[in-house]
Amino acid sequence: MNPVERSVAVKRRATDVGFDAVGVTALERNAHAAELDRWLAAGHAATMTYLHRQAEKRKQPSRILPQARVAVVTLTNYFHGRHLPDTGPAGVAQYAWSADYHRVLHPRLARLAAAIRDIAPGAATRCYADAGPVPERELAQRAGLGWIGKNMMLIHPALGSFTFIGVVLTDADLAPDQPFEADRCGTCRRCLDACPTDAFAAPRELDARRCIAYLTIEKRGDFTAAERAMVGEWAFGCDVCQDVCPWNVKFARPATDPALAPRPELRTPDLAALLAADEAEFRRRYADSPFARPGAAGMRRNAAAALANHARPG
Ligand code: B12
Ligand code: SF4
Ligand code: SF4
Repeated sequence: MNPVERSVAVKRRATDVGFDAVGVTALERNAHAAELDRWLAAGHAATMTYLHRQAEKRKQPSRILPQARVAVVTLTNYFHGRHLPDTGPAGVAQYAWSADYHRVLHPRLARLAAAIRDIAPGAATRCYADAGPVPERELAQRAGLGWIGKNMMLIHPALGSFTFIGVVLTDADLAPDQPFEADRCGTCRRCLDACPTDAFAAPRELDARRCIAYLTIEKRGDFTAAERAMVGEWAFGCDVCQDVCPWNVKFARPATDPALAPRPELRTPDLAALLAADEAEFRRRYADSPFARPGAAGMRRNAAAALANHARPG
């Protein structure tokens, strides 16, 4: 097989494994390394210090796995229907309505990596989804899977942005795809205007310190009074800048993947019960879910803030 035939074969196997879209890109220097530097220097990473530590690898992805030549980049649709504003004080971002996606993606990426080794015997492979120093949205754009919206999301023209990105780095000789060069946001700025906390300093420049997803998932310790007010009725993550995006409104279709089926206790958790749950009870209910990241203490903090904001008149 030549590199083009190998790429076609790998993509066919990715579809068989269950990925909704797949592309290949060479591991060249990140064309937006300067944007990453500026973002970090402005303090937009908040307390996520690992992003500073990983910056050199994100800027030059060939340093992640030195022999690797290409990234095989996958998208998995997790859209479950638009968030309804009247669901009460238990706003949970859609990506967290089902089992922890890392647990779903990793076995699939491992199967894709095995397929790559079948097609290119002796190839080295390493899989990443979310964790690790991989500039996933940048690689997805370069692999032709979509553009980076003003909300910083990778938007696939037929799937929208409610997708997980998964990556296999490999030294297999695979032909790369054309990057997705168009910017289909045009003059739209709905995401920037709809963000409840005004977290965008500019298009494609999110200040995590003001982002509800950061505050409810990544921030450790208590909220300040200002942060408590900012999170509103979101108990975990936030979808506003995706819900309003016309590309999701028009094109996102509900995922039929049984592994990502929504679970009621994640979609609309009982916040009063969460507040009362001790560590053991929390682990019993949520150990395999995205709520495990902030943990029992973080979710109690989130639940208390969401309930208080819900009860506040006006
Ligand atoms: C840190 C992080 C966060 C932080 C910071 C978010 C941010 N905007 O950077 C917080 C906690 C706030 C967060 C929130 C969310 N996250 Co997050 N997050 C990450 C993580 C681990 C690193 C992202 C990062 O490096 N940020 C720093 C910025 C500067 O880098 P970047 O986002 O990669 O942006 C690059 C491009 O935008 C490019 N660029 C800049 N300007 C331009 C201009 C053009 C024209 C182009 C082409 C490129 C370009 O340069 C940047 C640097 O390389 C990635 C996983 C990963 N390993 O990449 C997941 C990831 C980005 N998150 C994801 C998700 C799902 C979310 C949430 C939707 C979860 C939720 N519902 O609550 C929100 C969305 C918030 C938002 N609008 O971005 C998905 C996104 C999937 C997708 N389709 O885009 C990822 C890829 C995880 C995954 N494997 O699926 N996240
Ligand atoms: S996830 Fe929510 S808070 Fe964060 S930028 Fe998007 S709309 Fe704003
Ligand atoms: S809401 Fe508009 S500006 Fe924002 S990402 Fe979607 S198309 Fe782009």
